Amino acid sequence: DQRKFFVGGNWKMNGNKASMDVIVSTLNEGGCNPNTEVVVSPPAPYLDYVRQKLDKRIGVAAQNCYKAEKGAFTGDISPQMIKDVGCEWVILGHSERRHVFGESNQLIGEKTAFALQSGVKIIPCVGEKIEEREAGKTEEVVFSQTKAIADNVKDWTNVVLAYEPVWAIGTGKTASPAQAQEIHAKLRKWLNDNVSPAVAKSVRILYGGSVSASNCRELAQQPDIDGFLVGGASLKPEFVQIINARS
Ligand code: G2H
Repeated sequence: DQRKFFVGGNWKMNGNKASMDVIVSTLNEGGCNPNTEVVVSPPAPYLDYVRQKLDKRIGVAAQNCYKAEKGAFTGDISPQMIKDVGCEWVILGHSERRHVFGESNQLIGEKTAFALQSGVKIIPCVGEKIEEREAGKTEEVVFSQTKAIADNVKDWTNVVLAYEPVWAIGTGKTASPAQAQEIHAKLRKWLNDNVSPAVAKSVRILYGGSVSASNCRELAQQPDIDGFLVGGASLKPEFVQIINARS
């Protein structure tokens, strides 16, 4: 398989040193399939702490960053800071950034360009809201979100795209394997037609939204699902089962 299976754990705004120690030791103890690329994403104050404790084979991602190296941007962090504490990745455009904090496609595009140019790998996220799906606008929404990202990517080797339908996030309502596969295949076709066939073949497209130990195996068998971005379940021991969904 040209696309190594990839599982990201998005811890969102949860945890403390004590709870992160537990997750880190579970991951360090092994039991994770070496054929899966694993990345975890702690809240910003814990990036350094987690990076120092976690096995170097596992990546660490920030959950967001700004589009400048430094300056008067109170409350934000830069890709240079992410790198300075030894982390390799950043999640961009997560639905909570888009819908709780009002981030636009334009801003997410600018962040995409700046993070990549700064040498930080990115996990940009796209996904439609329930009213958009019900209005038949899923493709229009996810393609325009993807375009805003793609227009800012020169080298796709440092990009792992995540499809997270907003109605499936933290709701316990997972997209069915068929629903997820349908959009993943359409996103890959979009990449084929708008970027290049080689990029479409090689870019990993993750599914996110209420992934759990009980639904991950069937999702992982879909041909265009190359891994997961996991929220709630990434804080629990079942995260290891999700990492091993294809074992
Ligand atoms: C979607 C996902 C992780 P959860 O936000 O990015 O969270 O698995 O809790 O739905």
